[in-house]
Amino acid sequence: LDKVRRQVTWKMTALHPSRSITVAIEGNIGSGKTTFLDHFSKTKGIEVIQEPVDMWRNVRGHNTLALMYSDPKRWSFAFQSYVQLTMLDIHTRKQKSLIRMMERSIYSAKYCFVENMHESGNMTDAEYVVLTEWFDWILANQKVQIDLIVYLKTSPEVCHQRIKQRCREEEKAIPLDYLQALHSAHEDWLTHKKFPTPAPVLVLNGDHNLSDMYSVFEKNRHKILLGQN
Ligand code: DCP
Repeated sequence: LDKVRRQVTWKMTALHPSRSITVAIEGNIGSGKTTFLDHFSKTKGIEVIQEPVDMWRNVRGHNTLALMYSDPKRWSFAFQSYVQLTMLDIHTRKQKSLIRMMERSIYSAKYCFVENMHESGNMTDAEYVVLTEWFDWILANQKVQIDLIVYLKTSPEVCHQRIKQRCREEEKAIPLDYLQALHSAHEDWLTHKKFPTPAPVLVLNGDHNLSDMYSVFEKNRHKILLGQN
């Protein structure tokens, strides 16, 4: 009984890194980021910050996420401007625990989504450079530190299946080829280093079923909580 108690206590209490660290969880839409964060939110000493999707859905009454999906050419710029602001807000919030875990970052917004929207013609050159100027200014003047990126590498087909199952209203019409393009964008950034990675990257296979995903998380718990890849 003592052994079990010790194991449970160990699982519920974070290991202590020598300084406070921030872990960003990255991966495609539907890759399992929320499952990862929900799992680690049960550990004492970890603060979890979910992505502010609800804020994007209600900017003083405007659902910018829905607008972006309904007419990407018209709304991608406005939507990503607001995403960039909300991510900056999260990055610069005072950390309350030794370990912070956050869903995505200002980096994936720029290097995956904005790049993809520009390349696919949904954002004009002028819109793209304005967002890029803002992004560069933020990196030069604000503290947007990350110590580890956990990359949930999930195949676009699995993401597509999960998105269909969860039925988020705005995402009903997401086609597989959009997920394939976003998958390539994540790969280009986090595997092929097309853009700078602000921290070491730990890659986890996200294709498993739920119970196997928990085993993958537990197997990597030490590394993650110490901010190592
Ligand atoms: N989104 C976007 N541009 C960004 C960030 C997100 O267009 N810079 C969109 C894509 C999704 C929604 O916002 O429609 C939420 O996307 P995420 O992949 O960040 O979050 P999920 O909830 O899909 O993650 P998971 O299923 O992995 O938990």
